[in-house]
Amino acid sequence: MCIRDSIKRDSVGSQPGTTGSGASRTPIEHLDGIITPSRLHFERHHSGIPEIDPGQHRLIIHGLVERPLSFSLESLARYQQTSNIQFLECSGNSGAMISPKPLQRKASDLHGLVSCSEWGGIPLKVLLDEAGVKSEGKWIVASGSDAAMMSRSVPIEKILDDAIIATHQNGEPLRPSNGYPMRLFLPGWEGNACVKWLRTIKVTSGPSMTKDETSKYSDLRDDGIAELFTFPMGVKSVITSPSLGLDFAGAGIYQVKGIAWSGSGRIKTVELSADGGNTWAEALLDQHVLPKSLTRFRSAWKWDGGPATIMSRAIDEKGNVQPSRESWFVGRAKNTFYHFNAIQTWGINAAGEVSNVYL
Ligand SMILES: Nc1nc2c(c(=O)[nH]1)N[C@H]1C(S)=C(S)[C@@H](COP(=O)(O)O)O[C@H]1N2
Ligand SMILES: [Mo]
Repeated sequence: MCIRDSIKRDSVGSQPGTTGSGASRTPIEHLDGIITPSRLHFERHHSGIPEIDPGQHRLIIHGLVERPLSFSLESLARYQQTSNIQFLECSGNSGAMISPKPLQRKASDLHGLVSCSEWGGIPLKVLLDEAGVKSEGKWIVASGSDAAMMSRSVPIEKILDDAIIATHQNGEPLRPSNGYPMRLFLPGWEGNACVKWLRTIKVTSGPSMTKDETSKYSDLRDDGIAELFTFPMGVKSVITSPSLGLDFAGAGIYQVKGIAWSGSGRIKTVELSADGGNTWAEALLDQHVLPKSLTRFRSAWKWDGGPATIMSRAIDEKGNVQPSRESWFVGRAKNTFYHFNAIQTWGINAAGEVSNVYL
């Protein structure tokens, strides 16, 4: 079998007592570059993948607008189009890292709910300008046509800034699992708000407080208060090679590589440490360093055959620095889970075996 055929997503089945809720993770440790092949893009769906007849599907824009509008896929195709290479990350990505003991899982099992595609579609601003947002219209609520009827509120500033109705992914129409025939795509913002199988956009005067943004996707603080609407994904990096399962075969020169991203803009630097964070050196970034995109970093490293702890730390153009594990927990409730972006450490023992370690 060609090695390529063995590279697959790991699927996570329904929770007991639920139907059709599942996810599959991108095998980040087997990929290079910044684009996730569409067949390997992670997927997360709360109540299955709906089968939608593209000829029947409509996008409705209503609420606080002068002219409510309805669009078919065909009518949307006549509007101004745009495409950008941008990441999509589930806010539950890396949630396994809150475990009190480090879980011995592959990079994809820990961090594989992130992918990066060239997303193509229509700027939502163009459609809202046509509908005419009333002055009281400050938010929208977007709803999907799946059984979960995923619904999320988004401030109008983001919608008018860079939100798109995505119809294409890496040049092809969206795949059914990623929202065919259309989805909301909010560059840099948490994956959950990128409503798939998008059916309605209602302009509102404030957030709608849907189940998907109150009971879930909020960040519980240690004073018992839940912070709502943590939209931009934090600056983050992950070493994908070496990683658990990709062990070293004897002392020598290896390539340490991985991915970095930030919901606030471009990655500025990625630093690497091989001594548990005492000293750091800058990694090389591949040519394409795009805003709100995955960035590929790599560095040659001579492993002397002794125990080592390697870690990466990303810094973005706004000066945000990827936090240590310890500092990430400050102010958060013990069982908080979403938006984990702290530095992760791989330990390498004298046999070259890699494990997930906490320092
Ligand atoms: N309609 C709908 N939209 C949805 C979801 C869903 O279950 N239903 N899941 C959300 C979540 S939690 C994430 S992380 C992203 C995942 O997008 P992907 O499956 O294309 O990777 O879609 C979001 N949009
Ligand atoms: Mo998600």
